[in-house]
Amino acid sequence: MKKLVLIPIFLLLVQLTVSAQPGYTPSGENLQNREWFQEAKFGMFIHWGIYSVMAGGGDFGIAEWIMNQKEIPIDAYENLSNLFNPVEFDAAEWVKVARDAGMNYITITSKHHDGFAMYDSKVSDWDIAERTPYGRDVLKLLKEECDKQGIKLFFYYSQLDWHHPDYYPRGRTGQGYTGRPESGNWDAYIDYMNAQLTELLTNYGEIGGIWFDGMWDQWEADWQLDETYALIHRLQPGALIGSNHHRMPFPGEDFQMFERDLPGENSMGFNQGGISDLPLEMCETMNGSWGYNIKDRRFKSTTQLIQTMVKAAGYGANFLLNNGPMPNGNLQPENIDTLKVIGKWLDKYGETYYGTTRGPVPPRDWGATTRKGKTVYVHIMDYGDESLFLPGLTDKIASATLFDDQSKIKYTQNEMGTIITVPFDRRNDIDTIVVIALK
Ligand code: FHN
Repeated sequence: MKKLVLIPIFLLLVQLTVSAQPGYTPSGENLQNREWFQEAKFGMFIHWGIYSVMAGGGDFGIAEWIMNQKEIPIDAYENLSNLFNPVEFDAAEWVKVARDAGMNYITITSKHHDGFAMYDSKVSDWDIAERTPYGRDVLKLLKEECDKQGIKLFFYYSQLDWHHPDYYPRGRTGQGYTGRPESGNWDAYIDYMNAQLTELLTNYGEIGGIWFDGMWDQWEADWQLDETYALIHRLQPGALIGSNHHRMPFPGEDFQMFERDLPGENSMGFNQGGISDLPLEMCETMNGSWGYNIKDRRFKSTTQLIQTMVKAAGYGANFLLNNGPMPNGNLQPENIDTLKVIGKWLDKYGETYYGTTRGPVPPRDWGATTRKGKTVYVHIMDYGDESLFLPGLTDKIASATLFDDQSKIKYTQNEMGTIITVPFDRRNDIDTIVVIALK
């Protein structure tokens, strides 16, 4: 039974006080892109920055957080950029890996919490062009390749900044160790953030959207979302805005993401918002870390990742699967291998996934259902009986077959729903799919 998500009163108050883009009406282009997003289903998340040089520092799961977790002052942390020289980076290879895996978009960190821009920013010299021996704008190289291979590119942008002196007052993080003065001009920081967003929305052609993160660092701050969201929608009306604030979406946001939890679940303890009627996306790591962590060998199995991907689709949500590339510019070999297996699975079963909406029965421990027009796909992943009850599925059925061999599946119906019988010897060990064609 899914845990009910109780939204504490104070969070509802936050919902009321955060200014966003009141009265926002998505453009026709934006609505089209929302539909594209829902059809696209599967994307590659990329957490890549100078922190990858530290490879997690020998600890678990703190790769991109190493500056804060190890309390590295700015004057020391800045040396890290001199060691970041990803000479092996090959945008064509990364995009091909994504495409071969069945991914239709990439969301890459343009700036994470350390404030380091992975592109050639003109409003800061704290960026890959000015501060690394590599000196090239990887976002530009990646966007050119995405355009060539027909993949959309989204930019992750951290509102939280541990480097900028005007990120003041501080929030829950970046306190005390950075060496920044205990003063600053918050409005100047917002202007700086909006200037960088203008660069990202002006210099890279049409982008899929902006994936914000970091508001949770200080809820009480005046994030001036109305100005930022209006700027983005003015520069690129079709760009989709999402913000990983773990609350119900604010006006001006075009999709809702869930971090390492299926929509509406809260195993991570911070996904306290409900499920909106915006396009949904769930993001997940391959192991336990977002950035490259050499010690983190807790790689999830391909079975677990495929089942999560399908359960997300059972909620009508996309699956954004993360890579933390290495400092030399290569994707982790373990991740490449996993993506090849997922790609093969989608080659065979993709019609039960792409272009589907949530099915008539919400995801359960046993699996999920997806739907495409008058066809319902029942994804049986882990079920100890041969007969499975599908509550509420009372539509008249034309046929029920096993996807794998098109053989007939026995079923019966009553006013409560449908019971299908799938003998154990006709199941596979990842996702046994029953295709129910409705009349
Ligand atoms: O602090 C970040 C974290 O580094 C990572 O970017 C994830 C990805 O969703 N978001 C924040 C944690 O919620």
